[in-house]
Amino acid sequence: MKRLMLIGVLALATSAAVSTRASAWRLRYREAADWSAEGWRTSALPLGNGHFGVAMFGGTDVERLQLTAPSFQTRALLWKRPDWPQGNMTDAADLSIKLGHANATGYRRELDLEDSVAQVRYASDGVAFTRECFVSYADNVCAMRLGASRKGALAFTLHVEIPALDAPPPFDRTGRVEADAGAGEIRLAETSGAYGISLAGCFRVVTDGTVEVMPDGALKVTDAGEAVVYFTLETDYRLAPEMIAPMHGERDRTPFLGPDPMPEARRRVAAAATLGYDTLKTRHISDFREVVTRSSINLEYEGSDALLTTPELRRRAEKSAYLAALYWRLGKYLLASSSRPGTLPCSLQGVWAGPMLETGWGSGYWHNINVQMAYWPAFVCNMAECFEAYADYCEAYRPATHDPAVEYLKRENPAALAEPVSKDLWSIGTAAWPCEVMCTPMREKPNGHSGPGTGGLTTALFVDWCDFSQSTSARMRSWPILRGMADFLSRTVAETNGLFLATFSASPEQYWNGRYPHTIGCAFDQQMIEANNAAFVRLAGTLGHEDDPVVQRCRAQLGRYGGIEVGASGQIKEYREENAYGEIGDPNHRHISQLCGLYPCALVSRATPNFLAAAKRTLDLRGDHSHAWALAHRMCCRARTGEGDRALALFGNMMRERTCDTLWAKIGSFQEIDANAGGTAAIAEMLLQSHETDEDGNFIIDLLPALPAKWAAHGSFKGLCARGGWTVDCEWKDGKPVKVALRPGAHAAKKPVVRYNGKLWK
Ligand code: FUC
Repeated sequence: MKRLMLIGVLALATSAAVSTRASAWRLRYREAADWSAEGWRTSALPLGNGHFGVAMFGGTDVERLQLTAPSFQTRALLWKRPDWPQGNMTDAADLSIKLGHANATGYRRELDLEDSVAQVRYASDGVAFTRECFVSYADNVCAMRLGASRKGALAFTLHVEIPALDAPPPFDRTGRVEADAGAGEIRLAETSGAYGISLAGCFRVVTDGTVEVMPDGALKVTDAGEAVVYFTLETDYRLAPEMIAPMHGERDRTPFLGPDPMPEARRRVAAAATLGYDTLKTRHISDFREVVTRSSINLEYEGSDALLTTPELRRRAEKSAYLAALYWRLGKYLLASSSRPGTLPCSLQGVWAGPMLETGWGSGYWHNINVQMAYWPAFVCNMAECFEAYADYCEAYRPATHDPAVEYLKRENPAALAEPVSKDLWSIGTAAWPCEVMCTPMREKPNGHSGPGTGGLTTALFVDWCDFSQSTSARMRSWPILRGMADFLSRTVAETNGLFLATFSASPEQYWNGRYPHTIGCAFDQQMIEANNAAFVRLAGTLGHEDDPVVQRCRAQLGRYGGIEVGASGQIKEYREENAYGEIGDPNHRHISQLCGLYPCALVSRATPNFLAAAKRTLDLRGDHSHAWALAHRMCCRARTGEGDRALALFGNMMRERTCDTLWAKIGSFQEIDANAGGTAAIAEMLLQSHETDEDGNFIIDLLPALPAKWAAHGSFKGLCARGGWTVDCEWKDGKPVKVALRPGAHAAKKPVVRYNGKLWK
């Protein structure tokens, strides 16, 4: 520890001036994205502001933008069951700009991950053409500037279309696209058959050339040197408890729609055109950078890697520290583009969907790991406000789950209803969408595969929100959430052989002998019940609610959940009935639910060396090849076990086996943003952890707990966050910290406790 230098406890940092210099962190391509059905995820550039998403193809003959608004929902027919009403984010509109540039040379297409600006440039017939596009959260519009090096050389027609107008229910929508010559606008109005949600789109071109409205409703631009296309999408969806129904409830139409969205769409586009491209761009970059450049990771990398195209770079896998640092930024980029205050939360697809009627798993919020994983990087990577969208959504859906949660308890553990339930009581199953939520765990197929622990996996995010921020407002908002979940979870258990075990229990999606094994008290449920209830009791202490009856019930149960047992193979048992590893369940299953107590929770840590050893053994036995998100979870776990090299090897597998050339995770023909977020969280966890506490209950700020040998020579991070309310900078040489700075956040209360290599430094 001698070489560790603490550069004082600095004053709370004011937000630094934001530079608008282009960054080194770019996705790079030398050709346009491909137009196949898969192109939107395998090669297009994703732009988004949480309200809507744009996949930009960068064509030279035709530029194509595929537009998605998460609140414009049709239905999915997952498992082909019409009796399962499920949401579905669909591609809502297609914009094409017919340019007709043949024989393009010197083609470059890039996405700057810190500015969130996409660029295309090439030459055709002796003219240099440029295109730049961003989706601004600050002004809730998209702006694209097209330029030509010779005045008058730019000409195109802009078409807007509603895809799949002939689709059958439940994918059906009605709508029209109209051009308004007077206003120089194209307006799109679309209504989804399933929910009656309306979407409005407004598109306008401002140019130094001429604009005419064509008979087919396109806008034709000629004789231009420059043109800016402004557009936005707006829906009448309003997030509120009245909007969200239990998944098998009666409702069939959304009852809580806002006013016609068209006036607002038009107002925003007019305001954007008045501000002008340069001002919008400056406001956008400064907004986006403020979120994503608060933290940075600098690894020493080979300079040539930074010049490779992204497909070439991906193939360098774990060999390229630049790729790891870029991937880390991409995870932050995708979250900041998909989830901001006032938007819906980040879906499985972020805010992007391709030309398919039904997106992967209906682009839902899947609660047996996926949606939580999407938010794993939010706190450690200093982007806590991205979590607010999920917090708002959770608050809106909770009331719908209250009665189903009581019904669930009546069925599964009626004795637990002897005491009256609190009004806060709620629960969550696996699936959720903007208009519907599966309220409880289920026994019956096809989804009887995850037990009540999913609720604890969800509330772990709120626990982190409180622990990282230490803020009273986060605690006040989290209190009913943790309390209502504690009330539910503490009633899902019955006293059995001295332990309190979940009476219906299922380790997420384990499939064995042709069925999902149902049991009592499997590791996942018990660990998540313990994690929630222990954190709830702790929060009650902070807020002075010790006398609360739910707190007292939880206190009486704590210490008797038995969620971590070591089996004959030295593994953490997934099932109580299991002796040697693999006796029950797929031994290489993608979920590692029995390790959720290691990550994201902290029931297994260096403070429990036997369990930590068993966790490593479990990871060894489960194997290093799986779905992308499953590899990301394994990476997080290897970071927590202090095995940086193993975490990096998993990153290599993820790049080679489960990642597209856009660096998006892939599962079959879907992308899943959760894996990108999980990988980003894991990289941060390799450098900084703060889940353990000392004997006084202070969070321990653990520096470089899982630094891989390949990154050890020299590097630094800045602005990562630790529980307890601290922001941490650290530079290392030869694997050891040489410069460390800690900044207290607004609510950091206690002295920071710092640890490196197992030794505390106070
Ligand atoms: C869980 C996972 C699947 C997929 C789905 C969205 O069910 O087990 O692999 O990620 O969520």
